[in-house]
Amino acid sequence: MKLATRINSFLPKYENDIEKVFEKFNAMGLTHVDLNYPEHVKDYSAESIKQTLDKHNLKANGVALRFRDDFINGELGNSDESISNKAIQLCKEACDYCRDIKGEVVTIWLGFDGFDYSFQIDYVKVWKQIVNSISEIAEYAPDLKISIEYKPFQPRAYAFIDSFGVALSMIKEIDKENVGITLDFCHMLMKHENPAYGASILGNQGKLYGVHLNDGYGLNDDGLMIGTNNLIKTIEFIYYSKLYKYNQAFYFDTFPVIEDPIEECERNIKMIKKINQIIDRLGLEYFEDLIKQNKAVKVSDLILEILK
Ligand SMILES: [Mn+2]
Repeated sequence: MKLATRINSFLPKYENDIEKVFEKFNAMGLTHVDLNYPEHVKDYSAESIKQTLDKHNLKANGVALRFRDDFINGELGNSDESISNKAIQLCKEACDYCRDIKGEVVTIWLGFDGFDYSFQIDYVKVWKQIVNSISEIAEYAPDLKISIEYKPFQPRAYAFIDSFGVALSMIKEIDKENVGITLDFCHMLMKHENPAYGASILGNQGKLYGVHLNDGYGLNDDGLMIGTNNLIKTIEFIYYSKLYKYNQAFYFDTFPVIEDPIEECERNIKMIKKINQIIDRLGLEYFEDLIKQNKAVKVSDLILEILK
């Protein structure tokens, strides 16, 4: 399994020294790194990051766009053309950086494309603008996976790409070989979606480009340790990732604040390995057979089997 975690919780613990963080990642058993662009790398050339990754036996999974400052009223869908063009430019730079560090996935989360009020935005115009922008980025970097990560709300009251259905509909309209979706477990809970549903549909279509694991209670992006609240949902989510041979990193998108980030990450690693073992112990055929039966009571049997 390719494993990565959120860097932000580690940086303050290591005087914001990214090399020390990488060293610890490797020691803990992580294999991959996802870097926020430009946030994490503004002081480092791609070459130096690649060298530091190599030195600590890590690989880049990819980069994730982080839009700040200028973009608070929208990124690719901003009504000010100079700002939306700047957002496209930033995505293209992120692609170049990703390629240079030998990453494979550029994750685009449009945190500010959305609205807070009725009559605030022109939905059709924004929709078309985002579709055209992502198409342009995908054509710019045909060798990379361009992945849309969606979230229902926060920081905007309503995000533009807010759900599995909207994200799926949008990638269908974009219709590019290299455009897919990143599923974030907590984001899906916030929308009352079942994460495995998305992983199944996207996995089947070869469009599952990213898996962000965490846990929560649905009302917020809680970023809790994986498997601590919705264990069976997490097992089902990972089952479909395995079934469809998801081949990018599993990224722990968790936010330890009170907890020590190292202890917290160690638990995430142990948990995903245990879940992986359980799925292997029962076998993919066991699950296929269970689903074929379409019997609710058999789900209770499965949980008892897991608790054995
Ligand atoms: Mn995420």
